[in-house]
Amino acid sequence: MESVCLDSLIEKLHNVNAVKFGEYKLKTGMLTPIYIDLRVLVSFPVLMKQVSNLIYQQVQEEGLQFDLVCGVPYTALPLATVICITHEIPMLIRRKEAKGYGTKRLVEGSFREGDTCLIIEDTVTSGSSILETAEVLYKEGLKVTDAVVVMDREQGAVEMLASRGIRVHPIISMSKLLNVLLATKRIDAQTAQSVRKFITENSTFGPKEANGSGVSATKKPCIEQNQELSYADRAKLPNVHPLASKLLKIMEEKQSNLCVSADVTGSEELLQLADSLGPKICLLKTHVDILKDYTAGFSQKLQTLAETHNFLIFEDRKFADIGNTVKHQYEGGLYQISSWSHIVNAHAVPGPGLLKGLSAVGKPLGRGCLLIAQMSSEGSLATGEYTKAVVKMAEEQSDFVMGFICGSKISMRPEFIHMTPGVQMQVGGDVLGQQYTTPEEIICSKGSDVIIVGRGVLEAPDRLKAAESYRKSGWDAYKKRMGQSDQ
Ligand code: S5P
Repeated sequence: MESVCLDSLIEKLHNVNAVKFGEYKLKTGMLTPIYIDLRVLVSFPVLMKQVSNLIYQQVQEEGLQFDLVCGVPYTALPLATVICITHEIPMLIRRKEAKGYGTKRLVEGSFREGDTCLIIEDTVTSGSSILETAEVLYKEGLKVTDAVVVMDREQGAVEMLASRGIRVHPIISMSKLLNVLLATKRIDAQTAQSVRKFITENSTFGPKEANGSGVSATKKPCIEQNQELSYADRAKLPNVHPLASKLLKIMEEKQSNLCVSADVTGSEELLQLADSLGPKICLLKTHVDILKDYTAGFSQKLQTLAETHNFLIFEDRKFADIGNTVKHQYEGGLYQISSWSHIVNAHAVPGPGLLKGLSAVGKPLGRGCLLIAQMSSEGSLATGEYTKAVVKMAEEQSDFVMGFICGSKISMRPEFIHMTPGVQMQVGGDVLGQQYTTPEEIICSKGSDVIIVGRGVLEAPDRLKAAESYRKSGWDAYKKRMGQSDQ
C-alpha cells in the first residue's frame, strides 16, 4: 500500500477545493468561516485512493477489531467501498429512508446479530451523523465501538461520541489542517486565528477534558454534564455488560445509587441489615472474610434477601494475584464467592491474566467485575498513569469488567459504572487514612454513579434513617447532575 504524507494530502485537498474559507452554513445551521467538502473526492480518483489508504492505515495502527464496515451516507460511502473492496472486508449500506416496497430494510448487506461494525465518516462537527448511523445499526443488533473520520473539526464530536460509547479516530484535525495551510502560506495568520477562535467558541459538547486523555483531571460543575445519558438509557446501550444493565435498571427503579458496605462481623447482623436496608439500596457490599461465623446457609439467605428487595450483592474481595490463583480464590475455598456474589472487584496490578482467570469462573455465571482504579485512602498509589492503564485494561476486557472503584468519573464510556467509597455526609476521615467526601460532591461534581457508604450508616443511631438520607442525598445529586433538579 502506498504510504501517504499527511501534509501533502492536506495541500492536495486544498488544491481541489475540499477546504474552503469564507462564510458557509453547516448542517446544524451554524455559520462557519471554514468549510470542508470531501464530496469532491469522487472526481479525483488518485486522491480518493490516498484518503482511503489513510483510513485503512489508521484502522491498522489502532488495531481496531470489527466484522463489517459502514460508511455514513453519502460522502463516506464511496470511501468505505474502496476500502472494503481493496481489503476484502464485508460492507453494509445504511439507507437514509426505508424503501416503501420490498424488504423495507434500513441496512443493506448480510450480517449476524452481535457483529461489530466499524463506521467511516468524512467530516465530523457534533458527531450527530455518526450517532444516527450507529443507532440504525444498533436496532439491527449490531455493535458499534469505533469510528474512523477523515476530518475532525474539533467541535466536540469526539467527546460526545465517547460519552455514547463510540471511540472516534480522526485522521486530520482542524489544528493540523490550519498549521499545514499556514506553513505553506495558503492562508494568512489572521484567517487561521479567526478559524481557531470560531472553533474554540463553538464547541457542541461541554468543555474539553483538561488532559485530553478521557481521565477527568478537574472537578466539573454539575451544569456542564447535562448532556449525558440517564441510568435508564445507559442500561439499554448495546455494549453494556448485562449485569451493569441490571444494576442501572435497579437504580432507576428504586431511585437509589446507594451501596451500603455491610462491614459487620456477625452473619445474623448482616442478614438483618440486608433485610431492613434492602429497599433503600441498589447494591449490598460485603467483606465475607470478616465474618466470624460464615456458613453456606448464610450466603443462601443473603441471595434470597437480594431477590426479595431487588438489590445486587458485591463481595469486596479485591483479588490481586495471578490468573490461576484468583480463579481458585473466586470459585473455591470456604466462601465459594462466585456462587453467590453478583459482583467482585480486583486490583489491576497483576495484569490482564488476573481478569482472564476471574472471567473463566464468573462469565459463564453472568457475574461482573469492577477494577480498582483509584482508592479513597490517603497516600494511595493508584493515581495518574496507573489509573489510565486500569481504564485501558477494563476497555480491553469489557465483556467481564462492568466498571470501576474510583474517586471520580474516569472513563467516558457510559456502559461502565463508577462506584466511589469514602462517603459520609461530612468531609473528613478516620485515624487509619480513610478520607471522606459527600454524596453531592461524588455524584454531582465528580460524575461517579454509585456511593459506597459503610460507617456513615453503620454507626448512625438509626441505620434505616441514615440509609434513607444517603439514598436521598445520592439521588438528588444525580438529578441535579442530569439538570432535573427542582431546587
Ligand atoms: O478505595 C477504597 C475501596 C474500597 S472498596 N476505599 C474503601 O473504603 N473501600 C471499602 O469501602 C472499604 O473496604 C470499606 O468496606 C468501605 C468504606 O467503609 P467506610 O466505613 O469508610 O464508609
